[in-house]
Amino acid sequence: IPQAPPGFKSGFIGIIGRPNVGKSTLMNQLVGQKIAITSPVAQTTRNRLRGILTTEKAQLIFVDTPGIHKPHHQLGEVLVQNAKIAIESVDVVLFVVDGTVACGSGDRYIAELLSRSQTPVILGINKSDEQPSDFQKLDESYAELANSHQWQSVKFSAKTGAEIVNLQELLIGHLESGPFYYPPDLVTDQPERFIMGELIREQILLLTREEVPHSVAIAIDLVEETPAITRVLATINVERDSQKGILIGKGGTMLKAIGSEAREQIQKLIAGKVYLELFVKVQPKWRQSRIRLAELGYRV
Ligand code: GDP
Ligand code: K
Ligand code: MG
Repeated sequence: IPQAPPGFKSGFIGIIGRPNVGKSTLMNQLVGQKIAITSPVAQTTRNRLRGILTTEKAQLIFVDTPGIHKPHHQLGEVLVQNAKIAIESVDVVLFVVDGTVACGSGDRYIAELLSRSQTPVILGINKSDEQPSDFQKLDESYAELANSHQWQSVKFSAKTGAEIVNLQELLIGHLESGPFYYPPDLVTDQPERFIMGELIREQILLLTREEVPHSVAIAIDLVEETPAITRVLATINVERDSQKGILIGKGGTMLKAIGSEAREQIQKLIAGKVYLELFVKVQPKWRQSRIRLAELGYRV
């Protein structure tokens, strides 16, 4: 890692907020590459994932977190616990809210958590590309939230990138002088195989229904690079036979669809040709087991 020039700033920024406000979309927009998966499904993000943005004057390390909500099972508790740790271990919290819906009890629960911590907070109001009819009322509800905690606020669109440069400048303003924590050309702390697994999980979230998406864990069994193609073998672990049936689909159509979409995404990630083979395996109750969670790569 090179030595940082004089006056260079760096630091860690925790991206915190309710499920589905656009935290992962925002992180991808901030670092300029798809490293975090996104979907309309709550609890898409399971792990803390770092995204790195290096400019001429600063290095910003974003920590994407699972949305904060009331836990219902072991995995849920691990997720909320991780978000709480993230609040304490960063230099600045970017508290993201959905500007298209009114500030609600979920946002206030998080605001309450944040106000108990010493970490400075910026309120990020996302989805400015949509303008609901009652936008003035919505804006007021968030202005009130920001004022009552004396937080700076900024409005932007993670989807289109509008006002994202503005947000970056604001965040840099909150950082202190510091070193390069990561090489300047790195965009994430996660290995490529982890992101490959996530890209497979993303397609399952987008293509299957009901309880299946929350019951999967992906293991990348093999990544073999040849000059012509990269071969990837992966196992999709589910909890029940019925879920295995849904994932495979009639005549294997569902698994084929998941595989072909995920393959496209992985090709973009590695900028090369990919051959992807998927297997489905039943691992009863993996969500309840901390040992199994750890085996599958989750921080417990
Ligand atoms: P997370 O759960 O907070 O990480 O949210 P995601 O990043 O997974 O996004 C949840 C949903 O909101 C997805 O369907 C995104 O496409 C959508 N979304 C995220 N950012 C924006 C935005 O700026 N504008 C609009 N219109 N939709 C967004
Ligand atoms: K989501
Ligand atoms: Mg997310």
